[in-house]
Amino acid sequence: MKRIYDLTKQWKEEELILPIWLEDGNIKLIDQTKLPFEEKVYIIDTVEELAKAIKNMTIRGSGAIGLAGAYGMLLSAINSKGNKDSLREAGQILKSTRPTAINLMKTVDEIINSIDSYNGNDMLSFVEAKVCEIIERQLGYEHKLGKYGAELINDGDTILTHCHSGALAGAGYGGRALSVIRAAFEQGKDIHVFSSETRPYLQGARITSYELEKWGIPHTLLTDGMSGYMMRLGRIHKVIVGSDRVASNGDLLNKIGTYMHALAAKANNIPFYTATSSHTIDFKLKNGMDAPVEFRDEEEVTHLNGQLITQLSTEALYPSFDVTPNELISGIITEKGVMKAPYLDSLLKLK
Ligand code: RUB
Repeated sequence: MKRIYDLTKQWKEEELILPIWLEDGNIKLIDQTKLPFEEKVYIIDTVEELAKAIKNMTIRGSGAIGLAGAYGMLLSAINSKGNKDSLREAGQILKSTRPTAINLMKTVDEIINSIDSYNGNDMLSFVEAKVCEIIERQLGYEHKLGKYGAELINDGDTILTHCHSGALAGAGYGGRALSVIRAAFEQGKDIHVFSSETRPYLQGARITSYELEKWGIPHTLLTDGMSGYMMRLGRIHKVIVGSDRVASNGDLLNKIGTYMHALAAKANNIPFYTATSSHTIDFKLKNGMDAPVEFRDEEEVTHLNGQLITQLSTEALYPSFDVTPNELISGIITEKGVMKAPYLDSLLKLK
């Protein structure tokens, strides 16, 4: 396991904010439900525990749960001494946790497909090498898409982002949306970020602000319903969000509330971008409305910090993602450049 330990040491020296890593034979992750109050490291030693941590949002964000899937396969290889059946079973457990973010399914399937065709006798090293390759690839994407996206940002721009599409939702540089913002800031551009709080988990308030603060990027918090008025006031120049899945026609699945920001942006002639990578495009999905959308427990909406905020009989709904139709999207920022409509053609370049 020397390779992954050496790489982890290197990543930690590169000013990355790692959501998940391997140390002393255990998986460690930052408990994102506790941020920003506590930087608690959560230690995991079974695939079942990791699946639970993905389900209950201890680790979250499409890129990060994709990597959690990869680490889960490595953990299974460690615990089962490289048994193929155990690895396949672990893959099913991991993939069943959250249905919308496609990186999780694609990453686990990539590892399962590769072990199916492996006939050597050191499965552990084989899976370790595959996991390193996946993490390095994703980090590479973050740097590349960050640079392409930063070209869209002008000095003096104010940028709205929703939920948290940053380092802890990705591989550690800046995930997707925040890779663009971080790269623009590192180029010396004078920018200001508006972060919408993102009810009910408050990823925007808790985690986006946490990372922006770490990097010294000026930011202001908005509640989710404020963006339209702020756009009418001329206070928001661009919108950049991440993506949990992009359909082949460019429709975007992202955190619930994204569609409302996109509609407001269209009505106010404000460019709306999603930052993503080829890995998040679901070429089999023709239309975003056909994708599986996770509905979470209504208690996550009726309760705040464990406290009921409605009547006992009040029902609630929590679709965790929504679908933004491609016609509201000004460009899809990827590791190969900014794709423009018609997306059915431009996204094919990423296949
Ligand atoms: C996270 C979420 C993020 C996306 C996109 O949802 O919707 O906006 O993951 O970010 P949750 P990225 O908190 O429910 O996992 O493209 O960087 O992953």
